[in-house]
Amino acid sequence: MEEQYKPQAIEQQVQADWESSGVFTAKEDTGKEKYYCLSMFPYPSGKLHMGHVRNYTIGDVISRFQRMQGKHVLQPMGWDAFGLPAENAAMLNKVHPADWTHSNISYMREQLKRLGFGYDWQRELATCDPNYYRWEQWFFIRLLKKGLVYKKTAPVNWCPHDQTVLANEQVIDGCCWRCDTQVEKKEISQWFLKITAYADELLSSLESLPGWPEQVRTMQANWIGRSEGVEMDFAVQDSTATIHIYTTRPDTVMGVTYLAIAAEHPLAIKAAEANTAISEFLESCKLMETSEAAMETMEKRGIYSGIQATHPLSGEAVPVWIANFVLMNYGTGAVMSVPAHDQRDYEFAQKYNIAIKPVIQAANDSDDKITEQAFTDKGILYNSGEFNGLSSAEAFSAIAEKLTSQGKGKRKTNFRLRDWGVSRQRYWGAPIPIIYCEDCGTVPVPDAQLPIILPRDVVLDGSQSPLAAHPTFRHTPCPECGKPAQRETDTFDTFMESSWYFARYACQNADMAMLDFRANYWLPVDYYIGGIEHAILHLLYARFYTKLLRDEGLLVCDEPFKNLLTQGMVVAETFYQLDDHGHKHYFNLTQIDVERDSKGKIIAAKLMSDGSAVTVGAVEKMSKSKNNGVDPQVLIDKYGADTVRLYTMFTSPPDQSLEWNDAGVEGASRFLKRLWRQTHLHVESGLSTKALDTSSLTDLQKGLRRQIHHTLQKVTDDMGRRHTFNTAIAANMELLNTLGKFDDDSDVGRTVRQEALETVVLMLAPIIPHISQALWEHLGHSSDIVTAAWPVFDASALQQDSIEMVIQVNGKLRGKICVALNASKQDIETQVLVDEHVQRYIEGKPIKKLIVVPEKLVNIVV
Ligand code: OVK
Repeated sequence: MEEQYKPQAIEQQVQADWESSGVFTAKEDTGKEKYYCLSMFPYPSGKLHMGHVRNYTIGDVISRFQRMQGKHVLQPMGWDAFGLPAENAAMLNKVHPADWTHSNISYMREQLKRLGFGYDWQRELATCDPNYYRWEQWFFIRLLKKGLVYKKTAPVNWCPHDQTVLANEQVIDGCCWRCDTQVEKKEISQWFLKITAYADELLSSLESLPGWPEQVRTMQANWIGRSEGVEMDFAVQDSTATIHIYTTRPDTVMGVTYLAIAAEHPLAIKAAEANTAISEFLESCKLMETSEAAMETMEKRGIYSGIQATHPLSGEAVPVWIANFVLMNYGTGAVMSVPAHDQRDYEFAQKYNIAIKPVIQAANDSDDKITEQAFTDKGILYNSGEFNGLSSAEAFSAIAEKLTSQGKGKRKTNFRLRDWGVSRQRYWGAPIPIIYCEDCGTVPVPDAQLPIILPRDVVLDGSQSPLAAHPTFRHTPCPECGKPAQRETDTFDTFMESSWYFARYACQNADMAMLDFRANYWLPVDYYIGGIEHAILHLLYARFYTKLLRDEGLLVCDEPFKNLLTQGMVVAETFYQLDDHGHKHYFNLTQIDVERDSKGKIIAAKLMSDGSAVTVGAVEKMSKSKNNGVDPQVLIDKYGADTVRLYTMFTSPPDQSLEWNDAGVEGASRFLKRLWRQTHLHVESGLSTKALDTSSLTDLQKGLRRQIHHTLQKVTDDMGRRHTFNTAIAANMELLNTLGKFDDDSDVGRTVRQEALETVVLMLAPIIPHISQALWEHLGHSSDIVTAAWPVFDASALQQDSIEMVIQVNGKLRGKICVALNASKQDIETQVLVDEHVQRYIEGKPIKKLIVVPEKLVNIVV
C-alpha cells in the first residue's frame, strides 16, 4: 500500500472498474426489494454548478446506502434538454441549439462520471430526442381524444417591435429584453391540459404522502386552493345582462359598494364604444405583464364604467368599475368589492372615493369605524338587515340559502388552480402534433406519422416564431381529406417532458410503447431529490401526469414520488469593491486572499492582484452575476471527487442551505489523508483477518468496540432515516480520532483495529466511494465495496462491565476511575481511597464526607 493518498489515480482506476463491471446496471429480474432513487435531471446549461454537485451527491449517497442494505437499486440520469437557454445561446454564439445542447451534455456527462455518481448510464435519455418526445406527442393525442386537452385564447407577452411572444423572464421592467420596446398583452389561441379535472384528487392525495416535507405539501395545497364559497348574479340595470361573481365571503355581501370587472369583460368593451376615456383605459391595460408576480405588485387602477348593477339582496344600486387587477381568464372576470373587509378593495375605494360600508365587527368590539385598513377577520354581522347578529359562519349559510331560494345564486366549491397552458411560441421544444384543415378543422396527427420531428434548418433571429417561418414545416396534407393543411407551429412547455421522465427511465429503450411493465416494477420513485424551486409546478405536473398515465392504463401507481427531499441552496459570501459611482464590483474566491478566525469566519479579504482591501458582503445564493460561484471542476481537479463529495455532505444537513467555505474543503481533504494514513499504518503493522474472540478482551479493546458499534448504530440511523449525513460523518471522524490513540499492537488489538477500520470504510463508502474501495482492498478484500453488505451491528459490544466515574475533592475535578458496573458503594469507596491521584489531594487530611453518585461521580470532602 502506498504511503501517500493520491485521489486522482485512485478515482480514475475505481471508475474504470465500475464501468467495466457494470455494477450500476439495474435489471428487473431479481428477488430483492427494489429501490428507485432519483435526483431531478439537469438542464444541460453548460457545466455543473455547485448546486448540482450537492443535489447529485445526496442522491448518490442514498442510492449507495440502500444498495448496501441489500436493496436492488435504480439510479438513472438524463437531460431536460429543451428550452429557451439553448435558443438564447444559439443567437448569442451562432451555434445551433441542438449542437449547443449536445456538446453541453457531453461535457456535463463527463463531469458527473468524474464525480463518481453510480448511475445506470444505459438508461440515459435526453428529452430532445425524437424517441422520447414522440411518446409525449402520442399521449397528447390520447388526452385530446378523451377531452382532457382543449384550445382557448390566453394572454401572452408580445413585443410589437420584434413581432414575437416573450417568456416572462424575457420581460425586463415591462420591456422586451432585446429591443427595450414596451411589452403588450396579446390574446392568442393556445393549448391547455385540463389539470383542473384532477384538482380534487391532487389535493386529497397529498395526504397519502407522509414522506414529503410538510412545507411542500402546504405549498401544493395552497396552489390548488380549494375554497368553499357562493356564486351569485348582479342584474345590470336597464339591460338583460347579469354580472356573475364568486365569493368566499358571502357573509360580507351586504357591504358590497361596487363591482369590479376585467378590461376584457364584454360589458367593459361595450362601455368603451361610446367613451374615449374608457377605451383609452382598456388600451393601457393591454400593456400589462401577465405574470402573477407582476399582477401582485402593480399599481391598482380603474375607471367607472357608467353601468349600475342591482344588489341581489338589498336591491340597492351598485356602481360597476373596470379595474386592471381583475383578469378575464381568471374566474368570471368580475368580482364583488367590499372595501370595509378586503384590503385591496379598501385601497381602491380610498383612491377613487367609493363608499365604504362596514358590516362585520369583532365579537368583542362595538367600534364600527373602518379608518385605516379593512377589517378582514370573521366576526358578527351588523348593518346587514335580517342577517344582523349572525356570526360569519351562520351568515354564510343563511345568505347562501336565501340566494338559492331566490334563484340568484348558489354554493360552489372553487379552485385557485387553472388549467395548464402548454403552448410555447418557441423553436427548441417538442412540436405539438396537430394539423389545421379548412374543411376538417383541428385534426390530430395519426399515430403512424409520429414523431413530428423538429426541423433543424431554421433561422433564429429572435424576431419571429422559427417554426412558423420555416419554408416547408407547416405545410402538410390533411390526414383526413388529403387537402393542403397547416401544422401547429407552437411547441410544448418543457414541463411536459419533465412530467414523465421518471417513468420512462424504467423502460428507456421501449420502442413500441410509451411505458411498459418495467415502469410498474420501478415506480413509484422511492426517494426524489431536488431543489425547492420545483415545490409547486414541476411536482404538481408530475403528479398530474402520473394520474393521467394511470387512467390511460399505462401505470398502476397514484403518486410518482413516495419520499421527497428538497435540498437547500448553496450560498456564499460576496466579495466586492465599490467604484467611484458607488457600484459594487464582485470577485470570486479564486481572486482574493481571505483571512479567517479560528471558527472559519472571514475577518479580512484582499485582492490577490494588487493587495487592495475587499469588502465581505452578506451571504447570498451563489450566482454568476455576483461572481461568487465556485466552479466544482476546479475543486475536483485540485482535491479529487471524494473531497468535494465529503465537503458538500459534511457542511450542513441536505435540506438546509450550505454556506460555502474554502477552509472546509481543505478540512475534508485532510480528513481523507488521515484516514489513508491510519489504514496505511495498520496495513504495515500486519493485517488481521482472524475472527475475534470477544470473551477475552482488555478494557481498551472493549472500549474501542463499544465506540465502533455505537457509531454504527448512530450512522445507520443518520444515513437511512434522518438523512443527516453531516452527523454521520462527524461520528466517523470521532471514531477515527479514538482509533488514532488506540495503542495496542497485540494480535487481538490489531483484530479490533481491523474491525474499526473496516467499519469506518464501509460506513463512509456511500459518501466517499473511491477511497473506500481502495482502502477496502488494502484491508484485504477482493470484493467490490459497492455491493458489500452494510456492517452488522453487535449489540453485545455496547454492554459495559465497567464504567468511568469522575472524582472530585472538595468539589474540584481531581481524576477519573474505572469501576466494575456491579460495584457496591463500599467497593467504590475503597477503590477511590487507594487511588494514587486521590491520595495526593487528600494527603492524610481527615475525610468529612464521601458522596457517591452512582455511575457518575464521587465527591470527597476533606
Ligand atoms: N431540469 C430541471 C432543473 O431544475 C428539473 C426538472 C425536474 C424540472 C439542483 C444553481 C445555480 C445558482 C446560481 C446560478 C446558476 C445555477 C436543482 C435541481 C437540479 C437540477 C441545483 C441546481 N444552484 N443551480 N434543472 N442549482 N443550484 O439543472 O434544484 O436547474 O434539483 O439541481 O437543476 S437544473
